[in-house]
Amino acid sequence: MHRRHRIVSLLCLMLVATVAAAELPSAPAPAGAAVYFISPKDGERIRGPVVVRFGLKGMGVAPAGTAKEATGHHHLLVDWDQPPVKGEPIPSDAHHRHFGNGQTETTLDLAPGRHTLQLLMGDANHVPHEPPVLSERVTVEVLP
Ligand SMILES: [Cu+2]
Repeated sequence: MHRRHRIVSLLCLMLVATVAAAELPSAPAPAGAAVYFISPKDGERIRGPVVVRFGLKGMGVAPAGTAKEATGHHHLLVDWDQPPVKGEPIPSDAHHRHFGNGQTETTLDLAPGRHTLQLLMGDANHVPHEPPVLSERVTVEVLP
């Protein structure tokens, strides 16, 4: 067997093994990609609606359904402290907000009290990248 054929066979086997291990293939996260809050800041006390601005570096924003290398769309995790599940689409519920049109900010009406916010990028299929591009979790206090 030629060396090149052997390498191709090995790569195919690795690909099959990777796909079998996850429910969906995860798009690779570009090295150095990071998502973060422009606002609010951790510990901020806010009266009224909470304006959330998403910061992203090392990768780009593309709408859901657009499979383009080194891109994804934002997800906002509200009062959620579980780590992302590898290879599974991010749920869509009150704790997981999708911004599949490529939005980079939103406004939340949160009940008075403490809330946590965290940003998570998802690929064209809403699956977290590998490794996940996940922000710090910030805590805000909404004043009555
Ligand atoms: Cu999504």
